[in-house]
Amino acid sequence: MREDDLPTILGGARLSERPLNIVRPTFPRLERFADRFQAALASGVVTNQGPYVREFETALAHYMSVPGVVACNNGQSALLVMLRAAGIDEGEVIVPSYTFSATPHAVRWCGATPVFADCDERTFCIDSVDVERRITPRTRAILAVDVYGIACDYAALDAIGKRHGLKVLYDSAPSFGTRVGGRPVGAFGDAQSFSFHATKAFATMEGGCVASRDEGLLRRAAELRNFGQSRGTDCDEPGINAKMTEVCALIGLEQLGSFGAAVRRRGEVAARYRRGLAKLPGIRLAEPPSIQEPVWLYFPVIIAKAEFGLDREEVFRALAAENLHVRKYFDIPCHHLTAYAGAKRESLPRAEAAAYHVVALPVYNDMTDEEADHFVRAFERIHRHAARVAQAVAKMSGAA
Ligand code: T4K
Repeated sequence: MREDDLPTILGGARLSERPLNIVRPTFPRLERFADRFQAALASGVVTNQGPYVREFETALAHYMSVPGVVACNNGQSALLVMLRAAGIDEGEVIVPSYTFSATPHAVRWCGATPVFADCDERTFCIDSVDVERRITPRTRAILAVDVYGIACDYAALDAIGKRHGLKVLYDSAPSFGTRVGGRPVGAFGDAQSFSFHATKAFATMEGGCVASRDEGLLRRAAELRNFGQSRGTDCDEPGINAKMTEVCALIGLEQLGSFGAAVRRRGEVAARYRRGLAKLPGIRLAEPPSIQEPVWLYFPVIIAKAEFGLDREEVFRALAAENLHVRKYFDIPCHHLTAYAGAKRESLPRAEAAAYHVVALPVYNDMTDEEADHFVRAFERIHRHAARVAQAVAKMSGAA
């Protein structure tokens, strides 16, 4: 056996000298926007829909082929603004359990009750059949999520919304840049909200937006973002401060220029992971429909211990020893969060299988082939030595 085949946890050399974290954000160099930033500082106008935010909104609307967007200070405020702009302030909203906690929290903050649905095994996104089963006379909306940047089944969900007279909203925090049927996401359903957080493929540090084809909804969202002020200081309804700053808009404008190349690179990395990992026993990968080109926020891998030889925790520890830092996104399905204790007795087997067995691999805008191959090689070698790796992890846990 070759020495370099031995996993680090068993004494082999590390695959990666420097740590490869779950996220490696890419930002434009300061020189590229320093003059405009300086102009904003000198003018004193740094927020409240300044000129750069307005320019950024126009560029985003063009990118997503929608009549307008409402830029916000983060993805969560964009989600809240979208829900309220769609009239959600009571009743039930059907959401996936397999998502970041931000999704059901936003529903709760709007005064409605999240009702959790199971996910689809191939895409990890909400299962439209289960959604329809959960509709009651109290249901107001479906709030689906584009998990990992894979778009949910917009056609099926839009059809359900029409059949039952429900709003169909998309928490597309992870999926800015994904294309469905050749169209960039943004114009689907009644509205979509996005996150431009530092961890996202398209990052403005903090940031987000609401996109929609419905100009009335967008007008209402713009007011809600600014405390609800509609005519001068009068307010039709209570809003929040969800305004984006000028510096975030400037970064966003720069990011748009290089984003096409970033999305392509992410697709290549995902394809490389798939080629390398699909052949390993006990490994299940996401299968987005062929009409999609996902932005691949992360690359999810579901591990079945019986065939792979190691469980998620053992894989996580063995990869960390190689300097490869994966994440257990989302390691508690939302219906098991303490905040939603009432929903715990629900059985959502596919969401639970995903949440308790997934590791998310990093996908960077500038990831090299070599970096992606480190993850593939690590999976190969820990699988080959699975029994001893499991013993080593058990020993470490005992010692801790
Ligand atoms: N809806 C959905 C479906 C979402 O997933 C999210 C957010 C939202 C709504 C709300 O959008 P935002 O309001 O956040 O815009 C992260 C992100 O904070 C969050 O944006 C994201 N989803 C969630 C899934 O993940 P954490 O708690 O995992 O972040 P943290 O601090 O552990 O960082 C992750 C990695 O990123 C670390 O390795 C460090 C690195 N990192 C982090 C930051 C903050 C950087 O390299 N630079 C940074 O500035 O939540």
